[in-house]
Amino acid sequence: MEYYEYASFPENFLWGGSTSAYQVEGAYNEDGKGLSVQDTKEVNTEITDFKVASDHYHHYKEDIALFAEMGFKAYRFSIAWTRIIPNGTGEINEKGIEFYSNIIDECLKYGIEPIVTMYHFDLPDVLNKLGGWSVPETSAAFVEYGRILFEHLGDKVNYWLTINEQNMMILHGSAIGTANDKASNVKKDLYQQNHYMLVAQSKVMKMCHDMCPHAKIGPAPNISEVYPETADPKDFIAAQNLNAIRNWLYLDVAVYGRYNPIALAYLKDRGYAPEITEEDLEVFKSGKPDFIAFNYYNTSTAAHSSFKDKVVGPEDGDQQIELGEKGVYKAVYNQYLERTNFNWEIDPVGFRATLRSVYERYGLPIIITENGLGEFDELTSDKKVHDQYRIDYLKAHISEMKLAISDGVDVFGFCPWSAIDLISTHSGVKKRYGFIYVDRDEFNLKEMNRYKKDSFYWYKQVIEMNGKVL
Ligand code: BGP
Repeated sequence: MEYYEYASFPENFLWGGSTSAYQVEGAYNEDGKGLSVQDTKEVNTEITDFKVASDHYHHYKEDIALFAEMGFKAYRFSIAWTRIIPNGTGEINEKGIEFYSNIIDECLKYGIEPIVTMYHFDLPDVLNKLGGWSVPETSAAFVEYGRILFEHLGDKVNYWLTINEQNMMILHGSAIGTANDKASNVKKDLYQQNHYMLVAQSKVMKMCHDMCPHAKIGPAPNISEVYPETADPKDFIAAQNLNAIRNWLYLDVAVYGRYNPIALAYLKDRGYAPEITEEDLEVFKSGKPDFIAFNYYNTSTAAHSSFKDKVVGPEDGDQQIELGEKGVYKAVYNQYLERTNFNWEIDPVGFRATLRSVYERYGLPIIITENGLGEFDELTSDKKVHDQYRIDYLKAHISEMKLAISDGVDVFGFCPWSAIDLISTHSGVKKRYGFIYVDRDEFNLKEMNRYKKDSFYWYKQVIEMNGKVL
């Protein structure tokens, strides 16, 4: 839609940036931290593991000072469960509490709002060995972990995020390292994990409201609107299928307290449906989010699929789009979209579409907790990084977010990925996202000096002008 007059970003819009603990902190076994599944998972030997990362654990003051210089109004980071409770349950590690308390104080010193993710892919390894999310004990352990966070840090935090990209942990669990590949029926097991996470999430949201009435809390899935490949009505049904299974399944439980009917029909038919008790349904009703946070990188495109299909993904076998499923949808590349050097589709207009869909469907305020471009950056001999491609990417996405605001969508913050360079989940150091360059290579840690990229100066201006000039 075009308008005669366009809206501006609201006053107090939370411009910021994002990181996650295991990708940025390093110090994987320091000061009493226990191991998480990210510390113990096997990594491809051509890329670095997460043990040192960007060494934010030792550089956090310098890093947050740089965020403040950029003008950040918010910093979205995650807490490593294993720093707080090294074994997942039981003893609390005071040093871990102290570390996050310091991070929060450092943010508050500069007027930066801390936006805290409770769990970002790094399940305590001890809990994983005891069955991970496949057993209800982990769900209970997460609730107890939440209680400890609210008790020790709750007075200083106004925005909590429960679980990062729960939907990606279910749909791509093996790649992320959170699937139980030994289960007799891996997919059924994943949807049982999903259910336990949803129950834990609702309990934690209720607890947050009870213990920290000043705070707001919400989920943080990865959401992407799904397009039908053509106007063939069968492709439209395929797009609805993927929307239900990829996106709405997760948010419908959080917001409406019930499973999405299309997703549930699919789960039952395939024998993947979790056990859902009456008590669980009560829990879902009692703990609701105040807002929706979501990560957006791109949209998905789906075509009709029948049980007879042999291939349901792209012929080149590339897996940078959804995986496809016989009788549900075929995953296809969108011919209208360009791709990054890592083969991720780029779709700023789809960002507007996704914001509209989420807001129309749930009517809750939205904050974007990830969006950004992973690229091969080059540090020049005079210590500059000319990342105009990142500026172009973010400019296009912010422009579309502004249009979504004109469409009536209530967006209250934008925290792109990533505030500073960190280790990519799948591609090591070489795939960089930050506004700040961290000088290390895949295996040579160097001095870890920080350098401001061109995008740093550009984003600083965007924030200064509250998005009026991009
Ligand atoms: C999201 C995760 C982040 C981050 C990002 C980029 O799914 O929440 O942790 O990794 O994707 O992905 P990648 O690092 O694979 O490029």
